[in-house]
Amino acid sequence: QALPPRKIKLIGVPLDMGASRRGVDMGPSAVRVAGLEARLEALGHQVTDGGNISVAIAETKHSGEQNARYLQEITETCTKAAGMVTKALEQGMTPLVIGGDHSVAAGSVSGVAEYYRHQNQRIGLLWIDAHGDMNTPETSPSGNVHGMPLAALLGLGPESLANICGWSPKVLPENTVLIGVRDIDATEKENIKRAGVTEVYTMRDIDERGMRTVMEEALRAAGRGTAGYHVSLDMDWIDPEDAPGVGTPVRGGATYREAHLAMEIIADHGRMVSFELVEVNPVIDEHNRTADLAVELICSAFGKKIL
Ligand code: B3U
Ligand code: MN
Ligand code: MN
Repeated sequence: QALPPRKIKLIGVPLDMGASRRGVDMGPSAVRVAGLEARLEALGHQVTDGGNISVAIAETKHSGEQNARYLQEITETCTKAAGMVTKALEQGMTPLVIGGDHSVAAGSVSGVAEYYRHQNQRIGLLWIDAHGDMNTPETSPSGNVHGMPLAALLGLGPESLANICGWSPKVLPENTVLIGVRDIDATEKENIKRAGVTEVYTMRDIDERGMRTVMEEALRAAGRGTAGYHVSLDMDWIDPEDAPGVGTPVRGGATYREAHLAMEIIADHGRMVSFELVEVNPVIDEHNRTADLAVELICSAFGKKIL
């Protein structure tokens, strides 16, 4: 394969306390079973599996404040994830984080931002998701923290997540890009405005303008003035037809082909500094095919070409 080989550090985060539907804690296992390591190595990459971060079991904990359930446990997990991600980068490896629910991103993105901060650089962020994940405890309709990580990374809160690594915000609004959104709460919409995020590509944009145009614009914004960007891929971005096993399925998502194309364009640009894939839920999957698609998309993002 043509692309420069990478040393990849796999980090599993079996977290499901940020979601209301249970089962995404089994995501890392399902993605490993689908052959992640072997399929990346077949591309010429070197994969080191760092195992799973230890995560509290919801049943053993009190959920705490109802407007941000399990926030304390989630913050602990995210802090560990951030540390592992920073360390992987220090060792010259590309972090590949597998969730778990999307709240882990508050940790992984913080870890990447922390690493580049020491080099006086900032990062961009591609948030590929059916949802905005821009709620705060004050605006969340559900109290599920997986609807809040992007708000945390932009400095809106919740505070304990926003301040992982001791500083905030981790990304600037002009380098933050939402791709494929189709389910945004009214109050969340206000948060997007308040945070100053203007690079928002809805499913309508993808339909009208095509994945190619959307991705080129998105990558330009995320890459402007940055060391590169983190890719945070929520599998519910993809249509439930192709990805039924996700935490929160929403109809009208990206097709199989659009999803691959988006990942291939990311690989072509060569500026991705870290990757994360979240919200695979094996409990409602069909014969692990969502996890299998997850592995395919990761391979495309890491340079797999048809020819
Ligand atoms: N915006 C809703 C729904 C949601 C967000 N992220 C997911 N679902 N996966 C909320 O609960 O914040
Ligand atoms: Mn999400
Ligand atoms: Mn989502």
